Amino acid sequence: MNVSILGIPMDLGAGRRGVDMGPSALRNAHLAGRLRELGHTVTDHGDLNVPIPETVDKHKTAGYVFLNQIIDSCRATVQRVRDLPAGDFPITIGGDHSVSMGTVTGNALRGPGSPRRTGLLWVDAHTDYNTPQTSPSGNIHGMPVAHLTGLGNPDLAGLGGGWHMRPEDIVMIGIRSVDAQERELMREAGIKAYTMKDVDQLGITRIHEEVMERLGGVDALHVSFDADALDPSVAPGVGTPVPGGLTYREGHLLMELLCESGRVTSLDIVEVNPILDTRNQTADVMVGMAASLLGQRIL
Ligand code: 5AB
Ligand code: MN
Ligand code: MN
Ligand code: MN
Repeated sequence: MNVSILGIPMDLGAGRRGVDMGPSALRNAHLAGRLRELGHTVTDHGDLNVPIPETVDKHKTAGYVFLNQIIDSCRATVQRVRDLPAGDFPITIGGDHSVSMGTVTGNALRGPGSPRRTGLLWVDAHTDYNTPQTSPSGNIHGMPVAHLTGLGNPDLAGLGGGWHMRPEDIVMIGIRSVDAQERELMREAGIKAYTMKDVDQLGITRIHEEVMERLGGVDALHVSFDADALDPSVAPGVGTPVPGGLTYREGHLLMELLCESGRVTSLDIVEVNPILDTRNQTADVMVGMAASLLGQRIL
């Protein structure tokens, strides 16, 4: 397979500094090399140019921190992802999770028959379904899924022209931290979410089967993997750690089963924060997840 890597060193959507170094950390953990070992042809397209917080006045606009800069960067992301070589498997590396408004939209608008009906598998401790009205922080990395379905700021929700994610084409896994009013929005939207309780009760194998059945009708399937979905003992380098996450093996098993199903067409790796990490452990673990998704076998 031809794999395209694109870095988005975005640090404006999170509450803590450091995720802008995520792309460097993932490259340092040999993302491209590990995938080449699996037989893929890998092209690194470098990083998108994203402003650093120090050059931007920090202010809240209508409940959003750094709204205008994030709109600009997401628009640029849509364009860059759309323009990646046809037929490639894009891996977009963040950066905080606000980048996924751009990556999911860009992937939906790529390729023949676009906008493609797109399934979204959101692997995260959080549902990221806040709007500025419900957000306790104003941090946009807690809001991408809401905007992908059309809620919130019209510019952020309008990155795909008239295109939006259908709530029924979104499935979340690993959930264990949802804000009170965010929960109401999730209920109203009817988005399917597997909490950690569901992971404990059903197991990853059953959940994977259900996801495949639910998303049987989509033409593209995007996986957005927030490192904080994993337990903080496995992935300590994240800004918003929540105990009780996916184990190392649960993460890999999910990626291995998705690989076998052969349905995934693009991937985000986001929220890796090297400042908070231990010797690049989190980047290393996330590169392993990407390798499992793209065909790494034990035997
Ligand atoms: B992440 C919180 N719900 O909105 C908020 O890491 C946390 O992309 C959001 O999942 C975490 O500020 C965003 C409290
Ligand atoms: Mn997230
Ligand atoms: Mn998260
Ligand atoms: Mn986070």
